[in-house]
Amino acid sequence: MSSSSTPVTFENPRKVMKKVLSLSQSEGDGATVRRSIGGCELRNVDPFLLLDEFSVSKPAGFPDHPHRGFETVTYMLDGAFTHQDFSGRKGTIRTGDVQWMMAGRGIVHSEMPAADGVQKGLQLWINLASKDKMIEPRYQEIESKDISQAEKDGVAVRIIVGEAFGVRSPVYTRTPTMYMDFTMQPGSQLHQPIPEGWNAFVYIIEGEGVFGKENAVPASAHHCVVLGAGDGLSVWNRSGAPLRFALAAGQPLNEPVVQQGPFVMNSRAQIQQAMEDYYYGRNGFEKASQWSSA
Ligand code: FJE
Ligand code: FE
Repeated sequence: MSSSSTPVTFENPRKVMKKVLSLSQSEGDGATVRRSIGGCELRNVDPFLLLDEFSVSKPAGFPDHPHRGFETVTYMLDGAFTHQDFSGRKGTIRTGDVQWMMAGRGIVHSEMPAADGVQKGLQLWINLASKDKMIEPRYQEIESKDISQAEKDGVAVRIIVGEAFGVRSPVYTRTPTMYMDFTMQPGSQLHQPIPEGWNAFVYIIEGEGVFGKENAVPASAHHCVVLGAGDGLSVWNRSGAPLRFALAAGQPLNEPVVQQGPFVMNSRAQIQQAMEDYYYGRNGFEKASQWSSA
């Protein structure tokens, strides 16, 4: 019943090192986010800088703001968001769609609800290696219908990046990462390999599950679980309802991280440079001064 891609047990299973409940806070203009990675309790899980579960209704949102030095991955859980950037790019992502934005040397954009009611999603920030921080911005947009999916023994997965159940996503990432959305039916179990040496965490979207070892205390919605070293993650859904969670893992960059809001660089001097470039419209921010989304 087991195949080579999904061993029933791991030589060195990853256990839960830390579990943190993400509380709601304000961000942008009247928007509410539950910040797990990037909050004070979990500053950084190299190469991940931030994970926000956002719930936003008009007129709130994330109006015009810059980014430099990392990638943002926006995954819609429910609803629609429109992004517009300073090079005239505009698009809307809907439930199940992904926008992968490599900010590189600079992007100025707005991210706003595109429908009435509460628009929900996850935004993950992935750091770039120092050699990649100043590259040209680029986007990958993946519609829900084009996201690789697989299902096995009561476990369904949507593979944003990486490989699960022998299925691989076509998305390309500069910093090697995996990012997937699992839904486990009651009574199911999962054994997902994760490359040794990568840092990994789980964010529970809905329901509750047992992570890492069979007798662990269950973790429930809005908790972020940071995994220890090892070759894979085991999960059991012993509850009576579906369990949905995001799993993210990535190769650590092991470089200094200096963050000032939406700029993430390797030194104070580079942050100062980023703020000046944004202010004076240089080094990638040339189009910033004459642009506004409104
Ligand atoms: C930001 C101002 C911002 N979490 N989750 C300052 F507007 C933002 C920002 C977001 C964001 C956007 C979406 Cl769609 C979802 C988010 C923060 O855009 F990060 C800073 N520092
Ligand atoms: Fe943004």
